[in-house]
Amino acid sequence: MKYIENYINGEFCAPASGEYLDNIEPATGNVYSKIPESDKSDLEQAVQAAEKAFPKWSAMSTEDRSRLMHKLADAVEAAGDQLAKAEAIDNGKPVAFAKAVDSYRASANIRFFANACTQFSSESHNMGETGVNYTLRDPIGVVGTISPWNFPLYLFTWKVAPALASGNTVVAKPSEVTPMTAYLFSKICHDVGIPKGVINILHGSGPNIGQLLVEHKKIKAISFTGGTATGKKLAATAAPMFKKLSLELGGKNPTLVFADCDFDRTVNEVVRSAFSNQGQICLCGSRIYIERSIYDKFKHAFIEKVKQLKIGDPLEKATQHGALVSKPHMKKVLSYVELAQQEGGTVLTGGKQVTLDGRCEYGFFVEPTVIEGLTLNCRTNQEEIFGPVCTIQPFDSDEEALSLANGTDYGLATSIWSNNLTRCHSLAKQLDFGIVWINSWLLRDLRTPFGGMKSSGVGREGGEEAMRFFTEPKNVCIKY
Ligand code: TXE
Repeated sequence: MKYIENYINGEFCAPASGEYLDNIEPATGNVYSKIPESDKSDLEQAVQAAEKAFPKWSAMSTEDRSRLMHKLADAVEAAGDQLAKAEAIDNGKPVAFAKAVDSYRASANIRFFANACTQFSSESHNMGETGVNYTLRDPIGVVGTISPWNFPLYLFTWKVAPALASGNTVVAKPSEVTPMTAYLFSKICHDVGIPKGVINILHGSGPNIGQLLVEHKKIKAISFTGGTATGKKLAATAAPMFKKLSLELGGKNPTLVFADCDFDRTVNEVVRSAFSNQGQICLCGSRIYIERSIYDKFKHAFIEKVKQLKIGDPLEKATQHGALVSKPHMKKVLSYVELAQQEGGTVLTGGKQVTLDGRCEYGFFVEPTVIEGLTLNCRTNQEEIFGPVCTIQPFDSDEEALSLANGTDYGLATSIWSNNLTRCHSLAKQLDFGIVWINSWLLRDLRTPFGGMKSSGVGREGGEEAMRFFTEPKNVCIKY
């Protein structure tokens, strides 16, 4: 049995409590490692280490900091195969997907912010003959990051990299559901010589160590990705303490397919947008609206493609659809399929747990599921399922498509499939989402603002937005 360790002040350590949680492999249902259940005293040590490391790390020239972060990116890239396999075991996602998406993005995130810190600048405001203002953007101090299980290392580094690049020291908490790659990452940080205390990684459950991290008064900012309900709790704790808070929460994303789309390409991409990572991406398009004139044709082509997705052992290269992350999550997803039927929906394909032969016999596999016949206001179309379940529905006009798309509490991402550019731009302007993809999905440029509106979150990540989040602006005003 492998025991994962915390990483505090450059050292690997057991939790002070001596308590561990089980870490389960979703494809088999077996406990395969143990996770520290960290507590207050681990946190205190981590915060002290981060505080001690802050003056030197924040004073380091951006060139030196950038060089060290490039070294870290290189090492993460070199470990790409090992990290992808670890992610596939820990999360249940197909290993080929983990290599192309998770591993790739983990090193890309670090490299991106290693470059960003050398380009980051601040404003000056000229007052003519009276004087001038300039803005200093200094690192905040010790910051906290809390990341989820769907892209464990990808989203972990998406937060940690800008925090470090802008000169902060970090206490990071990965999801207790998928802790392995953050642990491997701590070893890489150690090997490449990230100074001790600059990054500290604490493992453990959200309501315990996660909550303590948010409550700690020396942690000045929290960057969080996770469920909307958890985000609410975090905000309730952090707001009275006036902490900086970035919340990237759930989504219930609409996909708008128009009759003039590039049909074959759209079918393929809509399948990808609904079912990548077993539908466990906050950006997945789970409400698919199709213009009525092509509804039947699209529906049949779409279902054909969905049925072809190869469900299998995440460790097999040919697998396209792996296991869901945990048994409780699988149960939640299946309960929504049941609910959809109670609400009047018809399951066109999928809807059931899959039992595989061999080592994956007890894994948490669910068929890619397509449901028809529901209206906007039912729970299935309003609540985030976060699994391989989507609904399809026809629409008759651009206005109707728009009102269906905007008709939930969420506002993270949407995609429009049409060759009518005027329509695309007009809809993009009116859609209440942080991200609008046109004839594409999950096409990412790391410089762009990333995040959602409404119940999908507060603040934006990525590029300049992240560098600004992790720094405190100070206006200096000079009178001539
Ligand atoms: O997420 P949680 P869960 C959605 C998705 C999913 C639901 C619940 O709908 O079904 O959220 O998933 C930590 N104080 N998303 O329960 O609990 C936790 O340890 C501080 C969307 O796994 O929000 C983990 O590190 N931290 C999402 C992180 O928060 C707390 C990705 C996220 O876990 C805490 C994942 C607390 N009180 C789930 N409670 C996305 N937006 O991509 C938990 N945590």
